[in-house]
Amino acid sequence: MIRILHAADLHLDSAFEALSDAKAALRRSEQRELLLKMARLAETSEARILLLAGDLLDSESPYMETVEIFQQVFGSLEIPVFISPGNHDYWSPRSPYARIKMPENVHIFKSETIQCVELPELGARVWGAGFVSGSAPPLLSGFRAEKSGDLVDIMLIHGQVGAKDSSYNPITEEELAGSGMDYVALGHVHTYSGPRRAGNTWYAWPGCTEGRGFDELGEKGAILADVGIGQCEISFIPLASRRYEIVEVDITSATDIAAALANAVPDDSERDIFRIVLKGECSSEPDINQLYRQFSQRFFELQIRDKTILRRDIWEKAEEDTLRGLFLTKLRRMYEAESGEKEREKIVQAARWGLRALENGEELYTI
Ligand SMILES: [Mn+2]
Repeated sequence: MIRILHAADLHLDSAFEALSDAKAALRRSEQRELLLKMARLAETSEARILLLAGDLLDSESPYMETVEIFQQVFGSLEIPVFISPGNHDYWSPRSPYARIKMPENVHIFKSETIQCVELPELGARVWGAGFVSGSAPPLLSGFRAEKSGDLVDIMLIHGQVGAKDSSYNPITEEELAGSGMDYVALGHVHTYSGPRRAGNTWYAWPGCTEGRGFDELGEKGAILADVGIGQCEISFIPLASRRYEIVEVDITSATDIAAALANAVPDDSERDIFRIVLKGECSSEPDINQLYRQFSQRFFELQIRDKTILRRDIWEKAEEDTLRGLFLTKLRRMYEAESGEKEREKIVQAARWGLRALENGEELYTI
C-alpha cells in the first residue's frame, strides 16, 4: 500500500469579495498556509506522494507571496508532487506554472493526453492530464492502462464525474471502471465526495481545502489514501483555518431575540464566518443593526438576514386616502392575483419595505 496525500481546489489568491480588503488579504495568507499544513501533514503521516488535482490557483495572476510559498513548500518536501491543472489554472506557455521555477520534485501534467510517470522506487505509476484552456472535453474517453507487474496505478485529473454535459472533463463511472487505475484522484467539485468505487477503481475528490463563501460550508480539507492494487482506504483530514456556517433561528415564540440567537450559535465560533437567518413571525421587525452590534465580535465575520414575517396586518391601512393607502391597495391587488407562495412572499416583503419608507422608519438593512 502506498500512502498519498490528495488535495484539490485550493483556489489560492481568491478575491474574497464579500470581505473587507484587510480580511480578504488575511484569508489569502491563510490559503497559502494550507500548503504548509499539507507539507506538515505529508511528513507526519508519512505520505509518499502529494497529488494536487487542479484549481490550485484561482486565476492566472497569483501574488508573489504565492509563488514564493510554492517554491519553499514544494522544495522542502522530499516526496514527489504532482499537479494536474484545472479550469482555473490551466496550463499554457504563459500560465503561472510556466513562469514559476518549480523545484525538481514537482511534476505538472501539461497536456490533455493522459501521460504516465513511473515511480519504481515506490512501486507505482502516476497517470494524469491537465486542462490547457478554461474547459476540457472528456479526457478519459477510451483510456485504459494495462497492469504492469505489481505496480499500483494512480491517476490525477481535474474533472466532473457523472455530469455528461459538463464543459470540465466529464467522466463516467464506466470510464473509471475501465481505466485500469487503482485510485483516481479528482478535483473540481468543492464538496468532499467520500470514498467511491467503480469496478476495481476507487476514486474520490476532497472538495476545496478552505471555504470561500456561503456555498462552501462546513469542514474542508484533504484526503489521505492508502492505495494498493484494487484496494484503497480513504480518510478525510480537516485543514481549513475557518469555516462558513449558516444557522437558521426561528424567533416566532422568542421573548428575547438576542437570547434566542445566543442559544443557537456555538461558543467557539470566533474564527468562523457565520450567516444567521432569522425566521418565523414577529409582532415587530427585529432590530438587525442592534443584533449585529451585539454579536459581530463573536465571529470573524457575521451576516444577519431577516426572513421573518411581520405579524401586523400589513394591509390594515389599504383603505386610507393617502399615498400609503394607494401603495397598499396596489400591492394587495397584486398579492391577491398571485398564487405562488414565493411571489406572494416577495410582495409582502415589498409592502414591508415600502411601509418603512413611507412611515419614515429606518431602512431594513440586510447586513
Ligand atoms: Mn474547477
